[in-house]
Amino acid sequence: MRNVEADPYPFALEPARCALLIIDMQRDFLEPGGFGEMLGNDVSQLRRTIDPNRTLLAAWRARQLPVLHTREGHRPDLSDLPPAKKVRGRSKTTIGDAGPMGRILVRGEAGHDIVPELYPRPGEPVIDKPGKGAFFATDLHAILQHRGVTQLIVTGVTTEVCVHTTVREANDRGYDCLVPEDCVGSYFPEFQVMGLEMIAAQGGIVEWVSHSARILAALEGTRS
Ligand code: TIU
Repeated sequence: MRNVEADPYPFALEPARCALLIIDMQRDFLEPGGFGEMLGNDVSQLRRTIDPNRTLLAAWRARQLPVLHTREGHRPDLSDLPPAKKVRGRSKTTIGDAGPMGRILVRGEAGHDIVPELYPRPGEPVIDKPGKGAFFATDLHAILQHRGVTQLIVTGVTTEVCVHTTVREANDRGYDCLVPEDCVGSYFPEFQVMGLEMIAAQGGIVEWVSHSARILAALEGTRS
């Protein structure tokens, strides 16, 4: 057990039981010319998370600790897309329509896939999720239980949407989660700040917040 400096108090990291869960680092959210940018968002707010995620991912891989990736998206026939999700936002272009990198948030399309910098390796489960949370309508909980995982480092995008929903789902299922602030991103700077504060507030009512450098410092000395 190693303590990671964190808010609201140190996180007792147990590397062998701790998975790195990288949320939705998909091309359509992060790349210039993708769906996110098409909606008027500033993708640089998300792209700054790629490098710190890459460093954390390398540390997890070097120690052969569990790594999992998620992607938000739907079946090509959209049978798992709630009609309410399809129409919300009242945008001219919505999920399932043709976008700059294929059909938007449809599995198998180029924009739905993970950015090359963080591309999953064989043996790293990729959880295809139809919702914002990674536990809803997926086998994530079963996979984590079979591997004896009780702690999660949750990274990815966006802070206030899919990261928050997943951390809250994990909290209710009994996992300890640590969110490194430099490895999560929002298109909206104010949501990034408040999203992180909401996690650690009230004595860690949702979970813990830290920084990748602190996690790496705690890991140092463990076998790589
Ligand atoms: N992955 C994720 O957060 N999906 C979103 O749609 N996020 C937005 O902030 N739009």
